[in-house]
Amino acid sequence: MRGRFITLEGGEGAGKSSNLEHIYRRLSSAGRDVLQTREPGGTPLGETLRGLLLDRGQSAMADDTELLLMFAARAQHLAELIRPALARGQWVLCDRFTDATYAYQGGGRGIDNERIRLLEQWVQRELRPDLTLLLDLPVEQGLQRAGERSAPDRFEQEQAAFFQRVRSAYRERARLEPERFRIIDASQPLAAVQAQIDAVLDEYLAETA
Ligand code: Z5A
Repeated sequence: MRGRFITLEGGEGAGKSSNLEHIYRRLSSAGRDVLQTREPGGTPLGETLRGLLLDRGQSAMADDTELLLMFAARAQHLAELIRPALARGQWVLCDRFTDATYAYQGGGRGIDNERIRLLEQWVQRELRPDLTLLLDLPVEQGLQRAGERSAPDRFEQEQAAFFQRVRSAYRERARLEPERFRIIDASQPLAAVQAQIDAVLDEYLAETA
């Protein structure tokens, strides 16, 4: 039986890195064989593209180039890692996927959603995540948390208005697909965030048992 495809999404400072290991352990201890990966990246070629996409030195990168590189990395990721893992019955836990493209390239950069949909259809065909956890919090709070980190990358240099559009786009995606999305209130302390995540995962594990 095909494995399940779970994605974790969120804006700047939402706490994805802080929660990924927790999710991985929760699923593994429930007996699922989990492959953890990330976007952009996840394969040697994808990680090379990630380096270009996040490089602050690439300040001349056009928005369409950024969009196409995201999907180029994704095409490789699907072919080399995600589809084979799902076919083997593994559960794939992915740190960001195409909802991030709708949020950052669509909401943030202002690229028309229809173009993104065309690429999504081309690259993914029928494949969509089965479950998406969206870590949601006010932009100011996220930027404050992220600000404690060193050397911002090409996306982290953007202004608050950009991240407001990213947040709105994510929330709109969740509103349109309530069966797939679970919104987690990421403004809470870490233990409370993880309690919400556990409740979602336990329900999903029970549903899919
Ligand atoms: N991108 C895109 O544009 N289009 C696409 O299609 C895809 C991606 C797939 C890299 O992603 C960039 O790629 C990303 C969007 C773009 N750019 N941005 N910005 P990434 O996921 O690798 O990078 P990231 O967004 O910086 O994620 P991150 O490293 O996982 O950061 P985070 O979500 O902000 O999580 P964190 O490091 O766990 O938390 C930040 C700080 O807050 C840290 O000090 C924690 O200790 C603290 N924290 C976390 N949770 C809490 C709670 N609950 N309370 C208090 N403090 C907390």
